[in-house]
Amino acid sequence: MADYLETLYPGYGQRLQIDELLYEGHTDQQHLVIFRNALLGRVMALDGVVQTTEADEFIYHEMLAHVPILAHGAVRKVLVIGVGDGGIVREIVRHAGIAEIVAVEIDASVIELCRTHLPLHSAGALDDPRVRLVIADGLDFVATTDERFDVIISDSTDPIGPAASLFSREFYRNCQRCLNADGVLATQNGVPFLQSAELTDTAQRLAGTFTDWGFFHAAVPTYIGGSMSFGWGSNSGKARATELAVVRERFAQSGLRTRYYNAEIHQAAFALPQYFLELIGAAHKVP
Ligand code: AG3
Repeated sequence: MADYLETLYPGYGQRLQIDELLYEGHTDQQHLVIFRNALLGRVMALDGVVQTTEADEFIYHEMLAHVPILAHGAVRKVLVIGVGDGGIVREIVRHAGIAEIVAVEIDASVIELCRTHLPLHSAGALDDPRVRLVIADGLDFVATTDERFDVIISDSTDPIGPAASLFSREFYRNCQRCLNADGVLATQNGVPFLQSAELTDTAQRLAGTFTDWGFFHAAVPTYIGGSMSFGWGSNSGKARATELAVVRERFAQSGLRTRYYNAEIHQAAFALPQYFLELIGAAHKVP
């Protein structure tokens, strides 16, 4: 039986047994593999990095979607940068109050291959009439659009390869421009224990861009190395300061049934370990 070896980190990594290979090939932009693993269900990897597994995707997708949406509380229009497997869009369409979702993806074939071989991730959400799919570069989209959003979610790959520009000052500045007054940007920002420079760099860039910025976190088992950080930027401190009782009320009202997210987890996710705070603090010392 063949193994899939993740190549994200030199000298350390995870091995996943390929119990059934479902797809392997090169898209225009990336190397994509989808396979079945007995323990994790279907697994999708891009350019040597595990992107998602059926077993633990709920943690990532629930946190990256519901934290900003319920912190804001009155979201009508959302922008997703990086549709990929469709897991984020699936969580967003579960909010009845959301009227419009613009979903941008640079690599159209990732969407199609995931629809076919990883169908539980998008679960039909990409056919929801509120969703408008746009095949474009994420940075170009935010740099040129006239549209405004209540929440922007960046579900990118790591800042190596096609997603590097989604961690740039220019990207954050354009997201800031595209947000409504109390709007929130939430981003995938790597695993700080192993990708420490990413947390320091992003902190510095967010600090130079947004009135209110910070991080929240969650441990996703197949993003090895401990907790994953999620970036946060807003033109007002309102959403991040939402009190527990209010988050509880909004969560109850939403009728969402989740497997990881709840109001207490939402609030606790903003409490950062000391080593995160030190890396963020280092941002202020970088000239
Ligand atoms: N995209 C983020 C995967 C990041 C993996 N990086 C890592 N382990 N450091 C996930 C796509 C899910 N829709």
